[in-house]
Amino acid sequence: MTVKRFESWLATTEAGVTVKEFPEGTRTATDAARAVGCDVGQIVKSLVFVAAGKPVVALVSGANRLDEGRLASLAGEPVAKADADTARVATGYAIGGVPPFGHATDLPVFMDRDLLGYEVVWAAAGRPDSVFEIEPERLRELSNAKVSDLKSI
Ligand code: 5CA
Repeated sequence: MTVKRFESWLATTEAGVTVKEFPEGTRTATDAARAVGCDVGQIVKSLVFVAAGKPVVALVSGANRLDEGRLASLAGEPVAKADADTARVATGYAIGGVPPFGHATDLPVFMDRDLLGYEVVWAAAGRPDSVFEIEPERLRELSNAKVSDLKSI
């Protein structure tokens, strides 16, 4: 069964976002960049972490590795990568398709400043074969994200 839950959620909002399906798959940032034909840095990784028992989301450019220490400073607690079940319960979506907003629960979102350097970026649309294009400033607004330096250098 094809579940288009994110698209159903979008239809209830004024986000004005259009989802594109790629049968070849967009499960990883590399897959997504290849499918879209964009720079891997333009792919938004929506990474779920747990900070003192509470899930948080980090939106990170596909060109960058998240610095967990920086995320911990922002969260004010030590962080660890969420396991697959935790990520699914917190966001409503399975890893590989976790969108940057429209989550099942209200999650704090942190956004990699480097994403603002692109005219447009692409993020997961709830499934491992679907993404959507968005201006990074609009992404920040819709995800209510706090912009920070998140990359490991
Ligand atoms: N659809 C693509 C591009 S938008 C995507 O969702 N990429 S992602 O980076 O946001 O999601 C994949 C990430 O999930 C991986 O980078 C990795 O950090 C995480 N991940 C993969 N497998 C697991 C797992 N078993 N447990 C926890 N996290 C995982």
